[in-house]
Amino acid sequence: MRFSTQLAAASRLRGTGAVLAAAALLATATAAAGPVSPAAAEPVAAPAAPAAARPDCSAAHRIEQTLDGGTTWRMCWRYDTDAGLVLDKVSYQPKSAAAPIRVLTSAKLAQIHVPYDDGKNEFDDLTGAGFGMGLQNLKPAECPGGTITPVRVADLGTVKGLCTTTRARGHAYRMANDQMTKVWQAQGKDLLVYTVNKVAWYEYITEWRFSSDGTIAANVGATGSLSPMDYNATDGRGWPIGTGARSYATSHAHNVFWRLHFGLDGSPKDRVEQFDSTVTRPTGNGGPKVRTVRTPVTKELAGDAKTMRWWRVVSQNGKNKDGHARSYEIVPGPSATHDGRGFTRHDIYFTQARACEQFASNNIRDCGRGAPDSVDKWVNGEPLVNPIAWVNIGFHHIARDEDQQPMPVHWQGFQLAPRDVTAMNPLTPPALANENGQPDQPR
Ligand SMILES: [Cu+2]
Repeated sequence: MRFSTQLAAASRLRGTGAVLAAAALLATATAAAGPVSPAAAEPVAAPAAPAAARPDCSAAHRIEQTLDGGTTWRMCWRYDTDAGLVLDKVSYQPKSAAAPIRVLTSAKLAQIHVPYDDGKNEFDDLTGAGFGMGLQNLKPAECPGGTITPVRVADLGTVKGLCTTTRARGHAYRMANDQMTKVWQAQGKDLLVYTVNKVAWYEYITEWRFSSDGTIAANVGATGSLSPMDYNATDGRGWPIGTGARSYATSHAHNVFWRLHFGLDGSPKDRVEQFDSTVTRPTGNGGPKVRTVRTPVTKELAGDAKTMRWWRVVSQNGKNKDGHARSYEIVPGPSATHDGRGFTRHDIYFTQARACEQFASNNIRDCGRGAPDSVDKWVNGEPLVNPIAWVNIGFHHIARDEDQQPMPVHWQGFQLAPRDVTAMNPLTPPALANENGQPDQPR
């Protein structure tokens, strides 16, 4: 029911272009939009190769980049007409590793939910407003030093839409020796993979960033223009952005969801853990104490962010050379949690993987008659054996004069930080390679 209401709202507000996009979207909603290979003439049933020899994906869909310190990232990309850019089989190989270490089975956006503060308009930009069909052509200037790859989009055609490039990130580390006679330092570099999708007047940059130290960052940047239809906020729910006290742009939220299917060391059957630390005031002559508790998340969870609370996904079968289980920590960026809908209310969800559960809200995949269509309702006590992590990062956008024109990019996102994936800093210079564990005490 909500779906049709929102489509009506989309068409009313976003003009005929949106109607067409929405119609095209409906038409393709049930046809699974699999990888669209540029080599479409390839026979469908290629001779089966042994699993070990089979490449992860065709060369046109492969991304491989070696960065500073000898770290190599590998992945496959594809394009989904609803979710946009999808990255599969993401692996990380620091110089010290003999083989690539699988991190993610699949990662993508799972919704951009945009409710306006006056309650009159509410959009699901991915599955209700044509995000995927709004893929933009990129000029070389907006992919500096990189490669722009053509993307075949079903019912749209080929768009020069995928940028892969590298970018300096500054210090990877710095350390002076005890005698202050030597400084070890390194300058890091990131692999960037991004697309731009236009939804009505907004343009969203979907950016993935892979660092030489094993960190992944996912961010969405919103730019373009404020909606010219939403200047009716004389009810105190907006901000005047033209001369004087006219032209009140209506405040709204961008609740961005990502869907992460981990696959640490090649297995999707990862464990999830929640950590909480509580601080107590000092007693007597002692200092304040902190107690940290680790709670295994064995059942589906709707998690709420809290100070000193964090989650990690742990490999069931992979250990680093120190004998510690490999894991990735989910590190959220700043977020304004929107209390308005069940699915926006929580900051992270862990659900047992189900193929039909693809979008955090307004899920247009077929989960059966009467099945709920949002992530909050999929959390119903199932044991968590093959977890999907849904990350929700909200931004409450109260417009400002600077938003015209064009609107400066505002970013929201999170990082995935390696924890014990390698036994040491993957960028450790050879001279320090023996400094693992408690150092010798000064005499
Ligand atoms: Cu906005």
